[in-house]
Amino acid sequence: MADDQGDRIAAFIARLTEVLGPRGVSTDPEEIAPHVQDWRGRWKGSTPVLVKPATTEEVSAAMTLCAEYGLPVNPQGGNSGMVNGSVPQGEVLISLKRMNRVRDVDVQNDAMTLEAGVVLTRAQEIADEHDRLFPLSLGAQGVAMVGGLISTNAGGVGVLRYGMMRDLVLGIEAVLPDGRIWNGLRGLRKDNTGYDLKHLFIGAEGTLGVVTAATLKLFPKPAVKETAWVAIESPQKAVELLMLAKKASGGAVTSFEIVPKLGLELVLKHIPDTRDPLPTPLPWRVLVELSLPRVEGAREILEGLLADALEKGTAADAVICESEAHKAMMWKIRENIAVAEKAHGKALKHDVSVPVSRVAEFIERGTALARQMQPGVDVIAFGHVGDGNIHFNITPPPGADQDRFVDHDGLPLSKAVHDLVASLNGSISAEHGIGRLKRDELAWRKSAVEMDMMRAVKRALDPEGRMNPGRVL
Ligand code: FAD
Ligand code: 2HG
Ligand code: ZN
Repeated sequence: MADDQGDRIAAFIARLTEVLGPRGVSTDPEEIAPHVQDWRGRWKGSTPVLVKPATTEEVSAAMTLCAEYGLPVNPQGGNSGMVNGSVPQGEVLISLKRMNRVRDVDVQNDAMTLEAGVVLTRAQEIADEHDRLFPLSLGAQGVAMVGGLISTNAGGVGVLRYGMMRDLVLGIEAVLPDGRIWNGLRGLRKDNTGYDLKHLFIGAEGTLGVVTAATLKLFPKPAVKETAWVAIESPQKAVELLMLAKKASGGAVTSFEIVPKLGLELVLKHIPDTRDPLPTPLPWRVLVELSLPRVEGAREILEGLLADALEKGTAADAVICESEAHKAMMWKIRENIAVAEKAHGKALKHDVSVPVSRVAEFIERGTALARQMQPGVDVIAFGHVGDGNIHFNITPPPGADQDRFVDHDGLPLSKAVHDLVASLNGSISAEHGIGRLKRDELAWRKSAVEMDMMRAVKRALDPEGRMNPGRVL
């Protein structure tokens, strides 16, 4: 039996190599190694073959062969996903990294069409080269790719102003599990011709097909960004500051990120060339950025906001960025919290959202819950408070076996945190997705009706269940 399967795989790889050529197929363990473990080193997997198509037609050919041989498929972008979705578990691994062409930039239509393997920093550069902004921004932007960002409906630090990836996609090209190509690359803002199928693929985490290209929205570049690092006493003060900032700037708040003292300390300890922008014993900081259409008067808006916040006692202290280097330092601290936390050790991670009005209550009650259920743990609660998305990460108690804590002993605490989120009308996955990590929990947290509808969509597009089996559903 095992030999039969081995023979089938060998025959499949031979046929694949005929069609894609040797550059498109690899069974070299060294080349495969970085593709079969996740960024944090928590999950490992395997694949019989790494497929590297260079065109949509090659993706189609590979998918047609997978269908013929009845083989499961795992699409992969930058492999920076956080929910154990991109690491193959024996599936054929299709990496989109060679599909990195710019198909079109239509400046008048404020749109660009990029292939799935374009890395996010490159997408931002392309927009910039055309005097436009592509506003998605997140810590993994040097590796995460268009196809992965779409498949996870990525969020990041600009969601407050520009929305999530779903809000930035005008059209999609995808290859279906049977190998057919769907060209939905329309650059239209209005198109009411039936079901809007692109939304099925956005956030589907590779369970419905392979995204091969996308038409993305472009925006005017703000004339100026004004940034401040603000020390505050509590998450409640952060939410109050957000209200003041929105009002004072006429809705120009692009980013509003909360940083706890411990997160800052871990960055200063583990990330080279970082320094504290505002040394203070206060327990929380907020990084606030305004994007404004005119340089004149921009600084005054931020100064006025901070003066008001200091006077009201909403902010305790603040520093405004005086230079690009100063700004870069503040963003370096914010974007490296996850990296520093990794250097510190394993953590029970919770990527949750609640209504902005309940964020402070969530952080306070969640922290108390963690300390009560697992004495000795530290909570690192940080992130996108402006859109209600908090990364509520809990380090193991001193002396605990870290793997055992995140895989076993900490799970009742995780469930309690998610129960709290549910009681506040929140979500157990705000921006990272479900993957294999939260698959079982999703099944009982969502209503039977919602799960039925999701399974019906899956059956309709992937009746054999070969796309990313075991992820999401
Ligand atoms: P991968 O990790 O390769 O894949 C993710 C999922 O999409 C998998 O299920 C995979 O099978 C599927 N997939 C990938 N490409 C395709 C395709 N072409 N077609 C179909 N399915 C596909 N996420 C946020 O939302 N906000 C953040 O602020 C953020 N910050 C991060 C910071 C760090 C340091 C790290 C390591 C990660 C961060 N992430 C964040 C998570 C991650 O970067 C995002 O989920 C990102 O969208 C994943 O893109 P990727 O190309 O790496 O996809
Ligand atoms: C961020 O916002 C990322 O920095 C990572 O989404 C979150 O590591 C995490 O928990
Ligand atoms: Zn995040």
